[in-house]
Amino acid sequence: MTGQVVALVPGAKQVRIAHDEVPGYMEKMTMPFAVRDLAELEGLAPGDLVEVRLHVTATEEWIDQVRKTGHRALAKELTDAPPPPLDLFDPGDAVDAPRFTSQDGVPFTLESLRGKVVAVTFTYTRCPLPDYCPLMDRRFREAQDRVLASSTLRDRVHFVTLSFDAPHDTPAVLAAHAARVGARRDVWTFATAPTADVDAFGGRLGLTVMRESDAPAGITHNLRTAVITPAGTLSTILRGNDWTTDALVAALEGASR
Ligand SMILES: [Cu+2]
Repeated sequence: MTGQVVALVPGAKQVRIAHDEVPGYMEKMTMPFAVRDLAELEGLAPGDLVEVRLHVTATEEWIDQVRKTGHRALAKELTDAPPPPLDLFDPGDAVDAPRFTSQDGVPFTLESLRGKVVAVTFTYTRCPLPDYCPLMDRRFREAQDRVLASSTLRDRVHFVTLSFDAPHDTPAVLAAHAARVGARRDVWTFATAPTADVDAFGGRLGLTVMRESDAPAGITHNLRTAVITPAGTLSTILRGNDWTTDALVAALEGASR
């Protein structure tokens, strides 16, 4: 496949490419592509013309053998990323968060979960990359089931998935999605907030979201999963998608002590 790099999110294993037609498979369009190895994206910049190998299986789609063939100014200049957030949360910091709206359409705050260990991640329900948001749902589901089966963690942990796609992820959409992924309402809340609020909060945890169009593939983002102590302070941040459910459960145990 050939195309032009439109955007890169620092540290994210994905790249947004305006690609040419892939005969018999895809028309010309701009969308994110996953890579398995961050090294594939080394040295690339927006505007670079690339040739890549596209892999497609029933559940996954990724590229490799990324080769730069030239550079052309982008038709519509996009910045690399939003300006870095001024104030990243460090471990031990009080995690102050905005007010969200839950999947039930009612106000929801992290403060209401004081006394529990909270795992927070950021996704959007239309995410087309199986290794991104859908993977976060699968890991949270596994962790939820482990917590429910654990005598030490049961009733002491709450999961929160925040959508950064408020215009599409209405409470009704989130409620249907929560049911689909097997979220137990008493332990796992889906919520959202106005875009600026989610971005500002997520930004303090290192989340970057770029919205280019209203299409399902119109959002390019990285992944951040934060574990918050019962006192409401930051315990750990799990970056990207390389961590395992075991690592998350270990982080929950660590934060509960
Ligand atoms: Cu996603």
